[in-house]
Amino acid sequence: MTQGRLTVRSKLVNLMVGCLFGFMVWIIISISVGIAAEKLDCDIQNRSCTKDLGNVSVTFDIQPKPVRAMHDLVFTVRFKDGMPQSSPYIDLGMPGMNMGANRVLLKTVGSGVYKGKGIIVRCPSGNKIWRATLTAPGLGRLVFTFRVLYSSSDTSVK
Ligand SMILES: [Cu+2]
Repeated sequence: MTQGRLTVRSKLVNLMVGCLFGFMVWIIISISVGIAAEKLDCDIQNRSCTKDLGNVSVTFDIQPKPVRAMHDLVFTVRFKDGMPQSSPYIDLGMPGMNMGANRVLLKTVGSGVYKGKGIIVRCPSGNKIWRATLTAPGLGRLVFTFRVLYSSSDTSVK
C-alpha cells in the first residue's frame, strides 16, 4: 500500500517535472522564434525606406550599399510635408537584445533632409537583423527593421 502511494507520488513528481521542462522548452522556442520572426520592414540593401509619421512622409536610407557592419555609414532621413522641431536622431539596436547605446545624431543638409554618420557593430550572436529607431522631435518615432551584412563574403541581402 505504502509502495503504491509512493509510486503515485513519484509519477506525480515526474509529471510535474515533465510539465515544467515542457514549459521551459516552449518559452525558449517562443523567444527564439520571436527573434527570428522579427519582421523586416526595410529592404535597406537595395533601396531607401519610406514610412508615414502622422501626415509626414519619412524616408530613411543608409549608404554605402551593401550596408555592412563595422563600416562607416551615412544615415539620411528626408521629411516631406512636415519637419521635426529640432534635429532628429537614430538609436541603433537589435530586436530582443541589448546592444548598448548607439546613437546617430543627424544634422540638416537642406530643406527637410538630415544626415549623420554611424556604425553598426557585429553582433556576437551572428544575428544580422538590426533596428533603427528614429526620433523626430515634435513628430514622433519610427522604427525601421532591416538586415545588414557581416562579412565581405556575405551576400544574403534578403
Ligand atoms: Cu545583438
